[in-house]
Amino acid sequence: MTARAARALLPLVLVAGLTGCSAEAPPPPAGPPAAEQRVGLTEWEIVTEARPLSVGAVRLVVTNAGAAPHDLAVRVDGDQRAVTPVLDPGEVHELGFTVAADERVELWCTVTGHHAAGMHTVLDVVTPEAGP
Ligand SMILES: [Cu+2]
Repeated sequence: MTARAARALLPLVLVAGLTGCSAEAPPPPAGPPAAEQRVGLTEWEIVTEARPLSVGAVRLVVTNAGAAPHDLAVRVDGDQRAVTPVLDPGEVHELGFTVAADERVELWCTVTGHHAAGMHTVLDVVTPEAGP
């Protein structure tokens, strides 16, 4: 390849590089830990806020945003800690429970077949940094 040909190709390489970068998905927003979070139930996904739970007493405001009946069960390190009744579309139910630092909170829908269809997710728990 001649030097002239290399110079001619350079802009294409740069454009390709930039396109590659912008095509990558940005990292999810990592907000501060929260004691209260909204959780949405849809077909077939459990939608949570993109931030961890804070340590201690927490509250989940669960909304069935789908078209089918759903519920939400909470399991922490293997122990079921809370569960909503089966909610009709549009129904809201609040769950309260406590979590410790670094616990792994699993959320899933117990309606038959819904876990397998994708209705499960995990929330992390962090210890809030000490204030000044
Ligand atoms: Cu469900």
